[in-house]
Amino acid sequence: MELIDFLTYTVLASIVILLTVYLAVIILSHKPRPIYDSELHYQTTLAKGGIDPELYLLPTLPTSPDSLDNIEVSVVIPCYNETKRLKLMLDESIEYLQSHHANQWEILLVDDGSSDGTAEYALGLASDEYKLQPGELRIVKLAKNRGKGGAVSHGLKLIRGQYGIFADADGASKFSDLKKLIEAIKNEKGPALAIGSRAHMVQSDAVVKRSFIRNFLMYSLHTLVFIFGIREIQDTQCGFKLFNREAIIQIFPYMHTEGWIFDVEILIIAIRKKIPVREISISWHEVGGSKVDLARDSINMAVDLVITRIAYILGVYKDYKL
Ligand SMILES: Nc1nc2c(ncn2[C@@H]2O[C@H](COP(=O)(O)OP(=O)(O)OP(=O)(O)O)[C@@H](O)[C@H]2O)c(=O)[nH]1
Ligand SMILES: *[C@@H]1O[C@H](CO)[C@@H](O)[C@H](O)[C@H]1NC(C)=O
Ligand SMILES: [Mg+2]
Repeated sequence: MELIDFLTYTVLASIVILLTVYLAVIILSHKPRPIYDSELHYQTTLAKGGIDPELYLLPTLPTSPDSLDNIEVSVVIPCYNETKRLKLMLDESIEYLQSHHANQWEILLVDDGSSDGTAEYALGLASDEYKLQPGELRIVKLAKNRGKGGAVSHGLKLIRGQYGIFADADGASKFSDLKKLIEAIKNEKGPALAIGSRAHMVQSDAVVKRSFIRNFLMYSLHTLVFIFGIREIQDTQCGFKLFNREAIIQIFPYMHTEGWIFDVEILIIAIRKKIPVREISISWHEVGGSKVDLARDSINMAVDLVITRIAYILGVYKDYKL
Protein backbone atom coordinates (compact mmCIF):
# COMPACT_ATOMS: atom_id res chain seq x y z
CA MET A 1 0.00 0.00 0.00
CA GLU A 2 2.67 2.43 1.04
CA LEU A 3 4.77 1.51 -1.97
CA ILE A 4 1.88 2.27 -4.31
CA ASP A 5 1.32 5.64 -2.66
CA PHE A 6 4.95 6.42 -3.11
CA LEU A 7 4.91 5.44 -6.78
CA THR A 8 1.79 7.46 -7.49
CA TYR A 9 3.31 10.41 -5.78
CA THR A 10 6.56 10.15 -7.76
CA VAL A 11 4.79 9.82 -11.08
CA LEU A 12 2.54 12.79 -10.32
CA ALA A 13 5.46 14.91 -9.18
CA SER A 14 7.42 14.06 -12.34
CA ILE A 15 4.50 15.02 -14.56
CA VAL A 16 4.10 18.32 -12.74
CA ILE A 17 7.82 19.10 -13.02
CA LEU A 18 7.88 18.22 -16.70
CA LEU A 19 4.85 20.35 -17.46
CA THR A 20 6.33 23.25 -15.55
CA VAL A 21 9.60 23.02 -17.47
CA TYR A 22 7.69 22.73 -20.74
CA LEU A 23 5.58 25.79 -19.97
CA ALA A 24 8.58 27.76 -18.75
CA VAL A 25 10.49 26.99 -21.95
CA ILE A 26 7.53 28.03 -24.09
CA ILE A 27 7.21 31.29 -22.20
CA LEU A 28 10.94 32.02 -22.22
CA SER A 29 11.58 30.84 -25.79
CA HIS A 30 13.24 33.23 -28.20
CA LYS A 31 10.99 34.73 -30.81
CA PRO A 32 12.89 36.51 -33.56
CA ARG A 33 11.25 39.85 -34.12
CA PRO A 34 9.45 40.50 -37.43
CA ILE A 35 11.51 42.01 -40.25
CA TYR A 36 10.78 45.54 -41.41
CA ASP A 37 10.61 46.09 -45.17
CA SER A 38 13.51 48.56 -45.01
CA GLU A 39 15.65 45.77 -43.60
CA LEU A 40 15.43 43.88 -46.89
CA HIS A 41 17.06 46.76 -48.78
CA TYR A 42 20.65 47.88 -49.06
CA GLN A 43 22.57 51.03 -49.79
CA THR A 44 25.85 51.24 -51.68
CA THR A 45 28.23 53.60 -53.46
CA LEU A 46 27.97 55.20 -56.93
CA ALA A 47 30.19 54.22 -59.87
CA LYS A 48 31.42 57.80 -60.16
CA GLY A 49 32.15 57.98 -56.43
CA GLY A 50 29.97 59.18 -53.58
CA ILE A 51 27.08 57.53 -51.78
CA ASP A 52 24.01 56.37 -53.71
CA PRO A 53 20.93 57.60 -51.82
CA GLU A 54 18.71 54.88 -53.37
CA LEU A 55 17.70 51.75 -51.50
CA TYR A 56 17.87 48.50 -53.48
CA LEU A 57 16.18 45.18 -52.75
CA LEU A 58 18.47 42.43 -51.46
CA PRO A 59 18.14 38.89 -52.85
CA THR A 60 16.43 36.52 -50.41
CA LEU A 61 17.69 32.97 -50.04
CA PRO A 62 17.17 31.13 -53.31
CA THR A 63 16.70 27.44 -52.90
CA SER A 64 19.23 26.85 -55.64
CA PRO A 65 22.75 26.23 -54.40
CA ASP A 66 24.29 28.29 -57.21
CA SER A 67 25.75 31.67 -56.42
CA LEU A 68 24.15 34.80 -57.81
CA ASP A 69 26.08 37.17 -60.06
CA ASN A 70 29.07 34.85 -59.95
CA ILE A 71 29.99 35.89 -56.41
CA GLU A 72 32.31 33.45 -54.64
CA VAL A 73 32.53 34.92 -51.17
CA SER A 74 30.15 37.10 -49.21
CA VAL A 75 31.38 38.59 -45.95
CA VAL A 76 28.79 39.56 -43.36
CA ILE A 77 30.02 42.06 -40.76
CA PRO A 78 27.70 42.71 -37.82
CA CYS A 79 28.32 46.24 -36.58
CA TYR A 80 27.11 47.99 -33.50
CA ASN A 81 28.63 51.45 -33.01
CA GLU A 82 31.83 50.48 -34.82
CA THR A 83 33.16 53.75 -36.29
CA LYS A 84 36.30 53.46 -34.15
CA ARG A 85 37.24 49.86 -34.94
CA LEU A 86 35.88 49.15 -38.42
CA LYS A 87 38.50 50.73 -40.68
CA LEU A 88 41.33 48.34 -39.80
CA MET A 89 39.07 45.38 -40.47
CA LEU A 90 37.90 46.78 -43.82
CA ASP A 91 41.49 47.62 -44.88
CA GLU A 92 42.55 44.06 -44.29
CA SER A 93 39.52 42.27 -45.69
CA ILE A 94 39.03 44.38 -48.83
CA GLU A 95 42.67 44.07 -49.76
CA TYR A 96 42.50 40.32 -49.35
CA LEU A 97 39.24 39.95 -51.29
CA GLN A 98 40.44 42.13 -54.16
CA SER A 99 43.62 40.14 -54.59
CA HIS A 100 42.20 36.62 -54.03
CA HIS A 101 38.61 36.84 -55.28
CA ALA A 102 38.78 39.75 -57.73
CA ASN A 103 35.29 40.90 -58.79
CA GLN A 104 33.75 37.86 -57.14
CA TRP A 105 33.19 39.13 -53.64
CA GLU A 106 30.86 41.34 -51.66
CA ILE A 107 30.70 42.65 -48.13
CA LEU A 108 27.30 42.95 -46.49
CA LEU A 109 27.63 45.16 -43.46
CA VAL A 110 24.71 44.77 -41.09
CA ASP A 111 24.34 47.93 -39.06
CA ASP A 112 22.63 46.69 -35.91
CA GLY A 113 20.91 49.94 -34.94
CA SER A 114 24.11 51.92 -34.37
CA SER A 115 23.73 55.50 -33.25
CA ASP A 116 27.25 56.67 -34.10
CA GLY A 117 26.80 56.77 -37.88
CA THR A 118 28.54 53.46 -38.60
CA ALA A 119 26.64 52.97 -41.89
CA GLU A 120 27.46 56.42 -43.35
CA TYR A 121 31.03 56.09 -42.17
CA ALA A 122 31.46 52.76 -43.94
CA LEU A 123 29.87 54.05 -47.16
CA GLY A 124 32.19 57.07 -47.04
CA LEU A 125 35.21 54.79 -46.78
CA ALA A 126 33.94 52.57 -49.60
CA SER A 127 33.65 55.57 -51.88
CA ASP A 128 36.62 57.76 -50.99
CA GLU A 129 39.15 55.40 -49.48
CA TYR A 130 38.65 52.10 -51.32
CA LYS A 131 36.91 53.40 -54.48
CA LEU A 132 34.67 50.34 -54.65
CA GLN A 133 32.26 49.41 -57.42
CA PRO A 134 28.53 49.73 -56.69
CA GLY A 135 27.29 46.66 -54.82
CA GLU A 136 30.69 45.56 -53.54
CA LEU A 137 30.04 47.04 -50.12
CA ARG A 138 26.37 46.81 -49.22
CA ILE A 139 24.86 48.21 -46.07
CA VAL A 140 21.67 46.90 -44.54
CA LYS A 141 20.42 48.84 -41.55
CA LEU A 142 18.38 47.18 -38.83
CA ALA A 143 15.65 49.53 -37.65
CA LYS A 144 16.21 48.42 -34.06
CA ASN A 145 19.12 46.67 -32.38
CA ARG A 146 18.78 42.88 -32.41
CA GLY A 147 22.10 41.67 -31.05
CA LYS A 148 24.97 39.99 -32.83
CA GLY A 149 23.07 36.76 -33.56
CA GLY A 150 20.11 38.59 -35.06
CA ALA A 151 22.40 40.72 -37.21
CA VAL A 152 24.46 37.78 -38.50
CA SER A 153 21.47 35.53 -39.27
CA HIS A 154 19.70 38.37 -41.04
CA GLY A 155 22.75 39.16 -43.17
CA LEU A 156 23.54 35.60 -44.19
CA LYS A 157 20.03 35.16 -45.59
CA LEU A 158 20.56 38.11 -47.95
CA ILE A 159 23.89 37.34 -49.61
CA ARG A 160 24.76 36.32 -53.14
CA GLY A 161 27.90 34.26 -52.59
CA GLN A 162 28.60 30.60 -53.01
CA TYR A 163 30.22 30.90 -49.56
CA GLY A 164 29.17 33.17 -46.71
CA ILE A 165 31.38 34.05 -43.78
CA PHE A 166 30.75 36.27 -40.80
CA ALA A 167 33.57 38.20 -39.16
CA ASP A 168 33.76 40.70 -36.31
CA ALA A 169 34.13 44.40 -37.04
CA ASP A 170 37.16 44.69 -34.78
CA GLY A 171 39.34 42.57 -37.08
CA ALA A 172 40.30 40.21 -34.27
CA SER A 173 40.74 37.31 -36.68
CA LYS A 174 43.37 37.36 -39.41
CA PHE A 175 41.27 37.74 -42.52
CA SER A 176 43.56 35.77 -44.82
CA ASP A 177 42.70 32.66 -42.80
CA LEU A 178 39.54 32.65 -44.91
CA LYS A 179 41.64 30.65 -47.37
CA LYS A 180 42.07 27.80 -44.88
CA LEU A 181 38.35 27.69 -44.15
CA ILE A 182 37.41 27.52 -47.83
CA GLU A 183 40.04 24.81 -48.43
CA ALA A 184 38.51 22.75 -45.63
CA ILE A 185 35.06 22.46 -47.22
CA LYS A 186 35.53 23.13 -50.90
CA ASN A 187 35.25 19.46 -51.84
CA GLU A 188 32.06 18.88 -49.85
CA LYS A 189 29.09 18.06 -52.07
CA GLY A 190 26.40 18.82 -49.51
CA PRO A 191 26.08 21.48 -46.80
CA ALA A 192 29.21 22.14 -44.72
CA LEU A 193 30.75 24.58 -42.24
CA ALA A 194 34.32 25.55 -41.50
CA ILE A 195 34.67 27.40 -38.23
CA GLY A 196 37.64 29.31 -36.90
CA SER A 197 39.09 27.98 -33.68
CA ARG A 198 41.23 29.61 -31.01
CA ALA A 199 41.55 26.40 -29.03
CA HIS A 200 45.27 26.22 -29.86
CA MET A 201 45.76 29.58 -28.14
CA VAL A 202 44.69 28.78 -24.58
CA GLN A 203 48.29 28.82 -23.38
CA SER A 204 49.21 31.93 -25.32
CA ASP A 205 49.69 35.47 -24.02
CA ALA A 206 46.48 36.61 -25.67
CA VAL A 207 44.47 34.42 -23.32
CA VAL A 208 46.74 34.24 -20.29
CA LYS A 209 46.95 38.02 -20.07
CA ARG A 210 43.21 38.48 -20.08
CA SER A 211 41.68 39.40 -16.77
CA PHE A 212 41.00 36.59 -14.32
CA ILE A 213 37.29 37.28 -14.36
CA ARG A 214 37.14 37.13 -18.18
CA ASN A 215 38.93 33.82 -18.29
CA PHE A 216 36.86 32.47 -15.41
CA LEU A 217 33.65 33.35 -17.24
CA MET A 218 35.04 31.89 -20.47
CA TYR A 219 35.82 28.54 -18.81
CA SER A 220 32.42 28.50 -17.07
CA LEU A 221 30.69 29.00 -20.39
CA HIS A 222 32.78 26.28 -22.03
CA THR A 223 31.80 23.91 -19.24
CA LEU A 224 28.13 24.77 -19.59
CA VAL A 225 28.25 24.30 -23.38
CA PHE A 226 29.93 20.94 -22.81
CA ILE A 227 27.27 19.85 -20.31
CA PHE A 228 24.54 20.99 -22.66
CA GLY A 229 25.75 18.81 -25.40
CA ILE A 230 28.32 20.23 -27.78
CA ARG A 231 31.27 17.99 -27.07
CA GLU A 232 32.84 17.58 -30.47
CA ILE A 233 33.74 21.25 -30.94
CA GLN A 234 36.35 22.98 -28.82
CA ASP A 235 35.79 26.66 -29.63
CA THR A 236 32.13 27.32 -30.23
CA GLN A 237 32.34 31.11 -29.83
CA CYS A 238 34.86 32.17 -32.45
CA GLY A 239 33.51 35.06 -34.54
CA PHE A 240 34.83 33.72 -37.86
CA LYS A 241 32.61 31.03 -39.37
CA LEU A 242 32.23 30.01 -43.01
CA PHE A 243 29.23 28.27 -44.60
CA ASN A 244 28.60 27.00 -48.06
CA ARG A 245 25.32 28.05 -49.60
CA GLU A 246 23.60 24.75 -48.86
CA ALA A 247 24.50 25.08 -45.16
CA ILE A 248 23.13 28.62 -45.02
CA ILE A 249 19.85 27.41 -46.49
CA GLN A 250 19.62 24.60 -43.95
CA ILE A 251 20.60 26.60 -40.87
CA PHE A 252 19.70 30.29 -40.89
CA PRO A 253 15.98 30.20 -41.64
CA TYR A 254 15.57 28.15 -38.44
CA MET A 255 17.49 30.28 -35.94
CA HIS A 256 15.73 31.44 -32.79
CA THR A 257 18.40 33.16 -30.71
CA GLU A 258 19.50 36.70 -31.46
CA GLY A 259 22.08 37.31 -28.74
CA TRP A 260 25.61 36.07 -28.13
CA ILE A 261 24.54 32.41 -27.78
CA PHE A 262 23.61 32.18 -31.47
CA ASP A 263 26.97 30.52 -32.24
CA VAL A 264 25.90 27.57 -30.14
CA GLU A 265 22.49 27.36 -31.81
CA ILE A 266 24.16 27.27 -35.24
CA LEU A 267 26.19 24.27 -34.09
CA ILE A 268 23.21 22.58 -32.43
CA ILE A 269 21.30 22.76 -35.73
CA ALA A 270 24.34 21.63 -37.76
CA ILE A 271 24.89 18.63 -35.51
CA ARG A 272 21.19 17.70 -35.47
CA LYS A 273 21.16 17.80 -39.27
CA LYS A 274 24.47 15.93 -39.53
CA ILE A 275 26.07 18.79 -41.43
CA PRO A 276 29.86 18.41 -41.29
CA VAL A 277 31.63 21.03 -39.15
CA ARG A 278 35.39 21.44 -39.66
CA GLU A 279 37.19 23.27 -36.88
CA ILE A 280 40.24 25.11 -38.21
CA SER A 281 42.93 26.88 -36.15
CA ILE A 282 43.14 30.57 -37.01
CA SER A 283 45.16 33.54 -35.81
CA TRP A 284 43.36 35.80 -33.40
CA HIS A 285 44.38 38.82 -31.38
CA GLU A 286 42.46 40.63 -28.68
CA VAL A 287 41.18 44.02 -29.75
CA GLY A 288 40.17 46.61 -27.19
CA GLY A 289 36.80 48.33 -27.14
CA SER A 290 34.75 45.16 -26.64
CA LYS A 291 31.04 45.76 -26.28
CA VAL A 292 30.43 42.62 -24.27
CA ASP A 293 29.18 43.50 -20.80
CA LEU A 294 30.79 40.67 -18.89
CA ALA A 295 28.38 40.40 -15.97
CA ARG A 296 25.11 40.95 -17.81
CA ASP A 297 26.00 39.14 -21.02
CA SER A 298 27.43 36.06 -19.27
CA ILE A 299 24.24 35.54 -17.31
CA ASN A 300 22.12 36.06 -20.42
CA MET A 301 24.25 33.59 -22.35
CA ALA A 302 23.95 30.93 -19.68
CA VAL A 303 20.16 31.31 -19.47
CA ASP A 304 19.78 31.40 -23.27
CA LEU A 305 21.92 28.29 -23.63
CA VAL A 306 19.82 26.27 -21.20
CA ILE A 307 16.55 27.44 -22.77
CA THR A 308 17.77 26.72 -26.30
CA ARG A 309 18.94 23.23 -25.48
CA ILE A 310 15.82 22.21 -23.61
CA ALA A 311 13.61 23.80 -26.29
CA TYR A 312 15.20 21.56 -28.94
CA ILE A 313 14.90 18.49 -26.73
CA LEU A 314 11.22 19.14 -26.01
CA GLY A 315 10.46 20.03 -29.62
CA VAL A 316 9.50 23.62 -28.81
CA TYR A 317 12.17 24.64 -31.34
CA LYS A 318 12.06 22.83 -34.65
CA ASP A 319 14.74 22.88 -37.27
CA TYR A 320 12.84 21.50 -40.23
CA LYS A 321 10.01 23.95 -40.75
CA LEU A 322 9.37 27.60 -39.98
N1 LIG B 1 27.91 44.15 -28.32
C1 LIG B 1 27.21 44.02 -29.43
N2 LIG B 1 27.88 43.71 -30.54
C2 LIG B 1 27.17 43.57 -31.63
C3 LIG B 1 25.77 43.72 -31.59
N3 LIG B 1 25.36 43.51 -32.82
C4 LIG B 1 26.42 43.26 -33.55
N4 LIG B 1 27.57 43.29 -32.84
C5 LIG B 1 28.96 43.01 -33.36
O1 LIG B 1 29.49 41.80 -32.86
C6 LIG B 1 30.90 41.77 -33.06
C7 LIG B 1 31.66 41.26 -31.85
O2 LIG B 1 31.62 42.20 -30.80
P1 LIG B 1 32.89 42.51 -29.90
O3 LIG B 1 32.57 43.68 -29.07
O4 LIG B 1 34.13 42.54 -30.75
O5 LIG B 1 32.98 41.23 -29.00
P2 LIG B 1 34.26 40.83 -28.14
O6 LIG B 1 34.05 41.25 -26.76
O7 LIG B 1 35.50 41.31 -28.81
O8 LIG B 1 34.14 39.29 -28.15
P3 LIG B 1 35.25 38.34 -28.69
O9 LIG B 1 35.74 39.00 -29.95
O10 LIG B 1 34.50 37.05 -28.94
O11 LIG B 1 36.28 38.25 -27.62
C8 LIG B 1 31.29 43.19 -33.45
O12 LIG B 1 31.46 43.19 -34.83
C9 LIG B 1 30.05 43.98 -33.02
O13 LIG B 1 29.93 45.18 -33.72
C10 LIG B 1 25.09 44.05 -30.40
O14 LIG B 1 23.88 44.21 -30.30
N5 LIG B 1 25.85 44.17 -29.34
C1 LIG C 1 26.55 54.36 -29.56
O1 LIG C 1 27.12 55.60 -29.93
C2 LIG C 1 26.35 56.73 -29.57
C3 LIG C 1 27.01 57.96 -30.17
O2 LIG C 1 28.41 57.92 -30.02
C4 LIG C 1 26.22 56.80 -28.05
O3 LIG C 1 25.42 57.90 -27.68
C5 LIG C 1 25.56 55.51 -27.57
O4 LIG C 1 25.50 55.48 -26.16
C6 LIG C 1 26.35 54.30 -28.06
N1 LIG C 1 25.62 53.11 -27.66
C7 LIG C 1 26.19 52.07 -27.11
C8 LIG C 1 25.30 51.00 -26.61
O5 LIG C 1 27.42 51.96 -27.01
MG1 LIG D 1 36.11 41.25 -30.53
